[in-house]
Amino acid sequence: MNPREDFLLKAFELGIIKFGNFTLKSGIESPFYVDLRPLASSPQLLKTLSNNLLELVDNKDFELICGVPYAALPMATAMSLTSNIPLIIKRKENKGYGTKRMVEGVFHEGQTCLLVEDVITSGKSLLETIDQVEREGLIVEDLVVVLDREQGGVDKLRERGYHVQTLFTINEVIDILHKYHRLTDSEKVKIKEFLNNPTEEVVQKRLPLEEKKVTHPIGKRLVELALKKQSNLIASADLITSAEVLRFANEVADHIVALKLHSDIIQDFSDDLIYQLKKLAKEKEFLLFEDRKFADIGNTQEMQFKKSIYKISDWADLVTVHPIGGAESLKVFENTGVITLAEMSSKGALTDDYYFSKVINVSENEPKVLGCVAQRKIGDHLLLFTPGVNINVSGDSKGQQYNTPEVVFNNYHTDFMIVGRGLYKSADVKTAAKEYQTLGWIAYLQSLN
Ligand code: 5BU
Repeated sequence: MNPREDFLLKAFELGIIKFGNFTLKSGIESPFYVDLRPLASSPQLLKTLSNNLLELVDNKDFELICGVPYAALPMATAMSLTSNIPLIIKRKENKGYGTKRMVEGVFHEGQTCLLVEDVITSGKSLLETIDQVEREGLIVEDLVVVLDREQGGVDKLRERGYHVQTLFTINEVIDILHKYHRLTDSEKVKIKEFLNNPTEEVVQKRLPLEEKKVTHPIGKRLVELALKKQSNLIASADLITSAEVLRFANEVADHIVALKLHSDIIQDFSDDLIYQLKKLAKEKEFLLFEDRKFADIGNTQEMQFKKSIYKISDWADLVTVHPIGGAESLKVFENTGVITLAEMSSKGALTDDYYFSKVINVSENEPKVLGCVAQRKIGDHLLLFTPGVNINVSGDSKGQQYNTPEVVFNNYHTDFMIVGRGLYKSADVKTAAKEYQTLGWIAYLQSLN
């Protein structure tokens, strides 16, 4: 066994690669999952790895080493300690306050910087990282990467003139694990087949609404309505009197799949308003959606849902919930469809990557949840709802940020867009609703190709 093989088998024992069925963030099913973070749990392996990475570039001088959180951060730190080259850290995200820098550490413009990454796939995210480091005035020419998933990333970076050195390719990893009986023949065949498929294509594609793997009856009903009415528009009736809400509902009714309310802003809220809305919803075929944003323990949420003067449980087909109180707090919503809030549209929202992935995880495992609110792609098992849509303005003075229907359907693969002021502030609400309906549906159809 050579030292590379020895390293790989020990790393495998730490759990850096797992075999089975995994749904990746992009929604595609993969027969393996790679996570190099456990390497930091073995100082010996980390040291070996850092020496191997330094050897890939031992004929070059750099003024800085940059680690990208999280997996590459301990690697870059170890390389910095061995080589005496100072470390800088590229943030995962702007922290939204304080210095607002994307790169932390002591450096100045014009310095050369070696970038360290754990895994390279299509190269897209690595190019974004390089771009952010270069925007700080640093010179990036060389990159070292532990694992190449062989999905075109290395070539893409080389085309742009970067020198990329990788320690292992995924095919090599599979061959070594198979050679030392960590993988059976059939597992190897299955994985190689997966690797030979152009998965990038699959990643980019979105599922048509009718193929979404939604099991909740209200979710199914929503999909059915969307296909029937050729609409993915949810109108947000953020109005403060019953008369205004009813007038608005009547004007948009033909063009929407759901009417969203904030019942606690309606000053004269009454049972009669709900009676009228239910009647209209039945006749014109749309759902009633209460954007309550529950955010408490289950017991309190249950009382807010059933016992408040709004009697939400009596009429809402859909409710929004911040699942901050944990998965069990979602169980109280009976037959109403729950939409969790994974990410908010407003500037500086605290719903970062970490929170987002935790919400998705909770949502995928709780049958009462039929979808999520977010501003990015989610998997095929949940419906995606995206507010912050307006064709005329890019934001308001209170932090709201808008996108066009094209952006939310093409880039985020959203299923339903939520529009408030774009509709109710319009001089001709009915025409505006028709326009949003058409634009949304065209953007959705285009995003299928
Ligand atoms: P607007 O007028 O189109 O900006 O209204 C958007 C509506 O969607 C409004 O009722 C918000 O409360 C709601 N909303 C949002 O804008 N952004 C979010 O992230 C979430 C809800 Br969650």
